[in-house]
Amino acid sequence: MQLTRLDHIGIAVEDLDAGIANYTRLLGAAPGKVETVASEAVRAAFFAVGDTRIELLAATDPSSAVAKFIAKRGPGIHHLCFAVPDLDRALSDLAAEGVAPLTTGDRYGAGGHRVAFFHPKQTGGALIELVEVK
Ligand code: CMX
Repeated sequence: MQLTRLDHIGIAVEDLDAGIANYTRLLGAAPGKVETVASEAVRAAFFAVGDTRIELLAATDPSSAVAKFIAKRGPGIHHLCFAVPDLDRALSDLAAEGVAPLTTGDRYGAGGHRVAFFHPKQTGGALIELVEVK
């Protein structure tokens, strides 16, 4: 499996607009992109930081994984996302190591990219996302 870079660090926030104002102040630049990812029930804002990004995530629905995360653990680092050039290849390499994603079948995240998530219980406590960036 080839991980090309840390694509982004996801940070769960309760209020996206307040989070954007805070991170715009902290990072000295506005987010490059703000979008709703309906399939994940989140609104997300991406801030470029060198070769990687910070993704602020706010739930759009109480059933959202981010809403559950905040209810249980409070706002904070939610996941790490690594870019791979070929998601099928990465999944097949991980399957050979006995590691399965949370869901099977195509899943699309921000920007319409194919993604896969791995449960924190099998990754030492950090939710890991892989995103296919060709
Ligand atoms: N990081 C670390 N630990 C986490 C976690 C996270 N993001 N989310 C949950 N956990 C922990 C919980 O605290 C809990 O730990 P304990 O058992 O020690 O109390 C355990 O994982 C619970 O796991 P669970 O019962 O399987 O279920 P949850 O309902 O908490 O769901 C998860 C966890 C990872 C399965 C769910 O969040 C999920 O499916 N995530 C993938 C999709 C996603 O996160 N989408 C939002 C982001 C989308 C985007 O980036 O655009």
